[in-house]
Amino acid sequence: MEERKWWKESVVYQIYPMSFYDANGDGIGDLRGIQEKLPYLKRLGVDVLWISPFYKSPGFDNGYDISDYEAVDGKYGSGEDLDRLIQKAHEMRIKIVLDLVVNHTSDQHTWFVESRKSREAQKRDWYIWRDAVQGKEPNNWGSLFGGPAWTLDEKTGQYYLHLFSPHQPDLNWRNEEVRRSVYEMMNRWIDRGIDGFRMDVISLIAKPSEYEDGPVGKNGYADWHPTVANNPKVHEYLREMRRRVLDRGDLMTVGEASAVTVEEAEKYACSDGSELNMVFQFEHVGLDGSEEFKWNDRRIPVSGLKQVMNKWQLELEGKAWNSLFWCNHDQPRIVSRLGDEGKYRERSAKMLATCLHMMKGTPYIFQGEELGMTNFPFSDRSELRDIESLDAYDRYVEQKLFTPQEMLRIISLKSRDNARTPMQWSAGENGGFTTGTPWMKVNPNHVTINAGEQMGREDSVWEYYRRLIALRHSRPCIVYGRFAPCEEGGDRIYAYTRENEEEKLLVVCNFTGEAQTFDVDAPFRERGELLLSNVPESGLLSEGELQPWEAAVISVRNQTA
Ligand code: TEU
Ligand code: CA
Repeated sequence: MEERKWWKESVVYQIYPMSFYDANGDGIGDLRGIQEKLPYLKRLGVDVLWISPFYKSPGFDNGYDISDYEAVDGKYGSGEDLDRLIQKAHEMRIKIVLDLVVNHTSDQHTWFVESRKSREAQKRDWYIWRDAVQGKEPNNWGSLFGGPAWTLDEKTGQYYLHLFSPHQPDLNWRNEEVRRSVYEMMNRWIDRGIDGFRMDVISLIAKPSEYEDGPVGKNGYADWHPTVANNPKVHEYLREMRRRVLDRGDLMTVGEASAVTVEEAEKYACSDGSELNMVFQFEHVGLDGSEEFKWNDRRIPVSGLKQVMNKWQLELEGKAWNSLFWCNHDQPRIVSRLGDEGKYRERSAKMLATCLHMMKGTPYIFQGEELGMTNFPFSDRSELRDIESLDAYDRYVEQKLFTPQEMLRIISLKSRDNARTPMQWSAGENGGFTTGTPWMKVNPNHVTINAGEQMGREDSVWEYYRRLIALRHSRPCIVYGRFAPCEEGGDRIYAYTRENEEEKLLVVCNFTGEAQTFDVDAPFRERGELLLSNVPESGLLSEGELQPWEAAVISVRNQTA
C-alpha cells in the first residue's frame, strides 16, 4: 500500500513573482502582490505555492542568478514582506516552497567575488577553475545560453565553468565547505518557516573530476549533459543533504532533473525517503525538440506523449512518486502547444487539465494556466526579455538559419518568454497586473482571457480547475489509485484508468478538433457515473462518442468494496 503523505495529496501552484501581481505600481510583480492574491489562490483550492526566486540578484536570468541567498531583492519588497507572506499563507493553510538554486550563484555573489581574487583565495576552490588547454578553454563544452561553458578571468589567467551564462558560475560541490554553507543556508530558511524546496537543476550539481572534450554539435560546442547530468555523486550529496537538513521536518522536496531517466528518478525520488520526494522530468515536454534543441515549429506528437507519460506512470508505481506538469516558467503555454488557441481554447485547456490532473502524482499549475492563458504573438526583438531567447534570436538570425520574422514566429511557439508575460487579472489596462508600465508586455488577449471574467462563470477554465482540484481532494483514488493505460486511441485519444479498493475511474481525452468514437468497457458503460466533463452534454456513455477536445471522467464503484 502507498504510504500517505501530505505532499502526495497536494496541488501546487507556481508563482513567477515578477509577473504575478504588482502591488506598488513600479511595473514589477512583488511579494506584497502575492500576499494580496492569497484569497484568489485559496478560492482556487491549491495547497502549496512554489515561488520562483525573489532573492537578491542582478537579474541576468530573472533571479536564477542569485547574489545573496537570504536577502529579498529590493524590487520584490523586503524581508518583512516575505515573513508576512509566509505567515498569512500559513494562516490560510497554504504552504510555501522556495526555489533553491545551488548549482551556481551569480558572479556578484560574495563567494564568487572572493573566489576570483587570486589563485590562493580562501574560496578559490568553491568554484571550478581550470588552466587553459593549448591556449584555449579547458574543454569544448557549450553554455546553455550560448558561447563556451568556460570564461577566462583575466586577473588570474584561469577559466571558470558555467553551464549557464557567464554570470552564473558553477559551485564546486566536491568542496565540503560549499556543501556545509548550502546546508546552513537551507536550515535557516526552514527556521524561517518555509515548507520545502524546489531544487533548480539538481541533477547537474555533481561534476566529473576530469573535463574531457565531447562530440561537437551543430552549435559548434559539445553538450555536457551526458557527462554532467546524474553523475553518481549527486546521490551522495542528496543523501548528505537529507541527513543534515531535510530530515529535520516534514518538508516537500522536488528536484528539477534535466536529462533524467526513469532509472535515475527511482533513485532521486525513492519511496524509502533517502533523497527527494519527487523530480520534474522533461521527457514529455522535450518531444517537440530536435537536433537544433527547441528552435523549430514541431508539435508534440500525441502518440509519443502517451508512450512517455504511460512509461513514467507505470514504471515509478510503488517505487517513486511522480510530479505532473505541463507548464512552468521555462515552457510555452500548454493550450498553444497541445491544444487549440482558437475556437476550442477553453475546451482544449480543460481537456489538457483533465488529462494531467487525473494521473498519479503531485500536479503543478503554473500561474495563468488556470485561465487557459496562451503564448504571446512576439513581433519584435524588443519584446523579448529572456536571456535564452535573446541569445537564440541573435545567433539564428546572424547565422542566417532563420530570417528575423521566422525566428520570431518560432519564439512565439517555443520561447520561455511565453510563460513570463504578466498574469491576466482583468480586462482593464495592463490586464490589471500593474498601474505602472509592465516590465514585459501583457498579452493583448487579456481583454477576453482574464481572471475577473472567468471566476464565477460556471463553464470557465478557472472554474473547471477549481472543480478538478476539489475532486482530487475528495477522492483518494485520484491520489493513490493505480494507473493503467487503455490500448485504444492512437494519436487521437488518450485514455487510462485509475483504481483503488473503492472505485475505478476511466479518463478519456480527445486530443483532436474532430469528433471521435471510443469503446467504453462494459462495467463503465453499464453502471458508470459521469464525474466530470468539459462539454455541456457528453455522449460518451450513451453513444461512445467524443466531441472535439472532449474530456470525460467516469467512475464505477467496486462491488467488492
Ligand atoms: O532550468 C534548467 C534548464 O535546464 C533550462 O535552462 C532549460 O533547459 C531551458 O529552460 C529549456 O529551454 C532552470 C530554471 O528553471 C531556469 O529558469 C534557469 O534559467 C536555469 O535553471 C538556470 O538556473
Ligand atoms: Ca512592484
